[in-house]
Amino acid sequence: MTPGHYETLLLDIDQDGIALLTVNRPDKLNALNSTVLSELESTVTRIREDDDVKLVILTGAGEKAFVAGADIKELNTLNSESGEELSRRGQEVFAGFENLGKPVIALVNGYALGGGAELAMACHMRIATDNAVFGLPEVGLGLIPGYGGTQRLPALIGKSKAMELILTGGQVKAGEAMSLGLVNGVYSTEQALDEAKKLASKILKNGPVAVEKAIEAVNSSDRPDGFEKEAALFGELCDTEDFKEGTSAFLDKRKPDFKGR
Ligand code: CO8
Repeated sequence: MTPGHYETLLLDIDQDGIALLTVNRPDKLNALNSTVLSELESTVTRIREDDDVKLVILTGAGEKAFVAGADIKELNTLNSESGEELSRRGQEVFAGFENLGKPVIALVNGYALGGGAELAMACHMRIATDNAVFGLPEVGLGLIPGYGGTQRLPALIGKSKAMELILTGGQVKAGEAMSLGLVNGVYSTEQALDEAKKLASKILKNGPVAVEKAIEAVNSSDRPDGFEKEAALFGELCDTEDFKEGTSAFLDKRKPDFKGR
């Protein structure tokens, strides 16, 4: 896949198959307008279909913001019908990242507010820069989080603290986000991308099908059929070449050579 031409996104794919996807509206702190949402949706489809892309790092342009939320200018004109429609649409686009079948790491480099925090939470892991700020300020706008925040935040940090953050519209800085379990690591702005890539390369050493199924299983952890799903996926993996290779390599005392099938 050649990097795409987008109005509001930048996409770069390196030789290791790591796609760096950047929301690129720095003058509006990368706020999610309808163009960003559409372009994120089409990029997810492209990345899903491209076997050369193994993992995604999602970030925001500039040093001030990851994504400062949904575009408030666009929100201002919503009514009950268009609001519900937009909420569902955003939920679907974000679920596209969650269910991509390839790991997605959010590199949260500044403000992650409202829809920006929700986008980061839809990713599988989050690396933050030390100036990152998370918050769901929607109640201050007379709204609630509408891109999955009321569902994913309690799953990530527990209902009580999630309730506090959502009801107060309060913000947490990187250090507190780390202690809450909202992010996987905090680094300086200069270091953070390298650290995200280090995390990526640790993941990419493993069997790609196993990684995909592990994501699917963990994504099922808050569903009633989670245990059944785990057993079914485990069984599927036992029929893969990667499983034979991984176990044989251990027994032969050599490194596995996974083929991703
Ligand atoms: N939407 C639109 N424009 C934005 C947004 C935004 N969310 N955030 C920043 N901008 C724009 C500003 O208007 C400004 O533009 P301009 O230069 O043309 O005036 C530019 O970005 C720079 O911003 P500031 O001058 O405000 O920068 P500061 O450093 O002074 O402040 C803040 C940074 C604190 C991040 C501030 O910009 C801010 O509070 N932004 C809004 C944050 C917010 O409330 N986000 C939540 C939005 S609601 C939401 O995300 C709902 C998601 C669910 C939707 C469901 C759909 C139905």
